Amino acid sequence: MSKETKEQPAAENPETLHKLTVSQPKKWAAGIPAVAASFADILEETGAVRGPLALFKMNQKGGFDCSSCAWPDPDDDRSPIAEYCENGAKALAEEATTKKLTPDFFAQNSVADLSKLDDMTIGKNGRIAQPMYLPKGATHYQPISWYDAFHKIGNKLNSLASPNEATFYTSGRTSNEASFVYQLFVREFGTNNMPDCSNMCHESTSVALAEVIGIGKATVTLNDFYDSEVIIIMGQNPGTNSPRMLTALEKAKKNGSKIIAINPLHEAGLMGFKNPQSLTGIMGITTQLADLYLQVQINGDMALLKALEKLLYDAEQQEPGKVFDREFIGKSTVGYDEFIKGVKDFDVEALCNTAGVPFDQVKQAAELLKYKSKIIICWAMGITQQKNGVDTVKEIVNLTLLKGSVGKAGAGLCPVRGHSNVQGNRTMMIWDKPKKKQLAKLKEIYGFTPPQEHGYDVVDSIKAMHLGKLKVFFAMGGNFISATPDTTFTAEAMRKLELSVHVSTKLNRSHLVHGEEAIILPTLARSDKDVVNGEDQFISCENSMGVVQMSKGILDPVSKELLNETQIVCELAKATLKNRTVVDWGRFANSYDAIRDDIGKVISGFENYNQRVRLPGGFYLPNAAREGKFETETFKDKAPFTVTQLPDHVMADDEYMMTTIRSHDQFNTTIYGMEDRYRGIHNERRVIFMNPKDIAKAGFMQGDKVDLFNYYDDIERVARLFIIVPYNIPERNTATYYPEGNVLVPINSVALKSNCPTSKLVFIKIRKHEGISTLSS
Ligand SMILES: Nc1nc2c(c(=O)[nH]1)N[C@H]1C(S)=C(S)[C@@H](COP(=O)(O)OP(=O)(O)OC[C@H]3O[C@@H](n4cnc5c(=O)[nH]c(N)nc54)[C@H](O)[C@@H]3O)O[C@H]1N2
Ligand SMILES: Nc1nc2c(c(=O)[nH]1)N[C@H]1C(S)=C(S)[C@@H](COP(=O)(O)OP(=O)(O)OC[C@H]3O[C@@H](n4cnc5c(=O)[nH]c(N)nc54)[C@H](O)[C@@H]3O)O[C@H]1N2
Ligand SMILES: [Mo]
Repeated sequence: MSKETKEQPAAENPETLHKLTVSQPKKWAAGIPAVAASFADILEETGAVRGPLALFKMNQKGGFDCSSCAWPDPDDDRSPIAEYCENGAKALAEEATTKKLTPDFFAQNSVADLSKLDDMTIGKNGRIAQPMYLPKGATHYQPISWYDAFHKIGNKLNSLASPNEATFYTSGRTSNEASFVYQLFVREFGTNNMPDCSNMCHESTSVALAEVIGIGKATVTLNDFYDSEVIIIMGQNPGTNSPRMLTALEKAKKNGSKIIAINPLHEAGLMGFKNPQSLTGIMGITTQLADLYLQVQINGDMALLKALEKLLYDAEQQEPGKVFDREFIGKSTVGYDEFIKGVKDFDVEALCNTAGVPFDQVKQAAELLKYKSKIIICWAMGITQQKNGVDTVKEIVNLTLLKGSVGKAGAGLCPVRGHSNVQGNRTMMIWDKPKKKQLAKLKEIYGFTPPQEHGYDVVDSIKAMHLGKLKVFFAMGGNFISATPDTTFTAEAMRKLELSVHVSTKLNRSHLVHGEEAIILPTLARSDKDVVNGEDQFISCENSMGVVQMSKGILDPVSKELLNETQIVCELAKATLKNRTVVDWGRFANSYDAIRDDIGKVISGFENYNQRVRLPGGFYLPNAAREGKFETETFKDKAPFTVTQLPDHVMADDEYMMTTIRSHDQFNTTIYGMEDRYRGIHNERRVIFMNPKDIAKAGFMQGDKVDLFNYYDDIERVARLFIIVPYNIPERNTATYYPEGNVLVPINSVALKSNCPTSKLVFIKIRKHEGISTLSS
């Protein structure tokens, strides 16, 4: 086929519908259906021995770390049978599958044809089993040797006018060891272009917390949950995305803690829990979770926090010293007076109105908090993926500072991370904005001069690709085209590349929307046995609470041709840097211990890494904020109060706010199935959740097929063929699933200061679908 007539592979899921059925949303999460669902998946993908064997080792000391989320394991008593959840089991089924993609598969299916499948079907084809190459102008991937693949990539990198014409993405599963050598290679090559999934995830958290408490990480441990008096959970859906958190919440409740949920949707996993690991749960007894459920408007969180602060301030005026922690404020914070000047003038009624929460409910929340100081605030994407995400995180900190709730037992800040090692990646210097001190350390230990200027993050990489400033895109995991915003724009950007390379476990859409040439390098997954020089190896990861622990895969890899990520980096480094390198890559390729020795020298907190990582349960990284010391750059060991502004949304009469959410049957862009059991959505993903009043007002009906539009920057973005589902969601608020909704997220709509796409608030218009819809299966 000539280049001109070659079909362009599709960047989005096909506009076809399944047979949607809708049932009552659930009021509790987990229990027997969850266990049943996870076993069904595991058996189907892996067979009767392989899957259950692996489940048994998941999250056990000496076993492997579940790749599904970053929620920590208990320090002491781990359940001997099941320290995993339904979604961890599904993640395992997905990667431990025995299906694999042979060269025949690629010979029979063109890239364009594969791109016509939906994400779920693409992924379910199986594990990638050998390196694959798509030559310029070709329609099909073909096998390539590892040697040729490394040299092709190395030669292309060396042909660039500047190292800054390449960008090196990381998704959040890569181990500490692989991350460390990866960033070392990229910096010796000469660029800080290291975008990562964090840029679309908790970047707003990292930016805000680093500025105000001196470290961009959580200040709590799991034990703090058990000691807490109140836990606030904002913009997070733990029942689906960190289900093992429910066990901690259940234990906290038993110890008397109260839970306040803040979310536009009534998520099952915030309302109740039947613990599948306990007898009462198996018998079907539900623990009620949220004591108070504040159904905030999308992005109404800032107004709600301010209303709470004002109510608490008024209470403090009535009973001085009883509500605020004056001693803590005096000793550990700055800027209280100026901050309070603003709070005094807040109009609570107006704030409640903006937040969309009735005054009496906000008042109840304030009452719950009034005399308590052991308060934990948890948050995730509902807070960070907003234009004012950085400020909202700072407002969360303001509230905890007033109450003296940071740096003491039973209290603190708890951003709940997503990918299982996303926090470790950043600790290992996967970052487009490395600190001078970190770079100086690399120079001191290795002797080369790392690039000093900041590199491109995710959004800036996409824009630079679109402008033709980037020629090579290299991805250590992930699914860039489906995870990023503004799908049409991003696809145009990726198609302008000269070379796109993916180190991957499974096939995904990013292999299909490619540069002039494309390469896929297959790698081991977390559960795979990693044998180097005849010895079983282990890697290590850092969880959401700063615990570093080992992870050792146990399953035989599906193909003998897989290399681990570290070996891939080391071989690529040798093929690219050749004689000009000053690093002994062979030493790293053959020994994780050697890498850990070097990490111990370069990164603080990792002294005696090799010894401590072998301790059962691993070790905690130092975290001064957890001890109540705030090592902020500007404020001399104190945490500042921050004066923030309310967001100001002006919507046209026919506009709605849209948030994008995960279903219960996916891990990011990996779609396990079409069920969103807790929300009562079955066999469909192309749905839009709407308030029944809005449906009526706009003249729509339940089940109507609609197209969704966004007009940011005067560009029309369209997502076609979605089915209206009436749902308990505030008026003028809507929700669609990620990644189907991503085409509507404008590339220029980002969080201030963190550049995180605003995936949780996009303004849309909704119109009846024009044309005929196709129905599949
Ligand atoms: N099974 C499974 N586990 C996962 C993942 C997965 O896809 N599947 N992904 C992993 C990753 S990378 C991450 S980052 C985490 C994500 O974990 P979450 O952040 O829990 O994931 P989301 O589905 O994006 O949903 C965020 C929640 O925010 C709510 N929300 C939306 N807008 C707003 C708002 O304006 N204000 C408030 N208060 N709430 C809002 C939504 O209703 C939803 O309940 O999970 C990780 N774990
Ligand atoms: N609209 C919208 N967009 C979003 C979000 C949202 O809430 N709404 N959430 C954002 C967030 S929080 C995140 S973190 C990003 C996620 O963005 P990514 O991290 O880029 O996406 P994933 O879907 O997690 O990546 C899945 C792919 O990773 C590969 N993979 C899996 N395991 C391994 C491994 O061990 N090694 C290697 N090398 N590859 C592996 C597989 O090939 C799989 O297809 O998406 C962001 N995009
Ligand atoms: Mo994430």
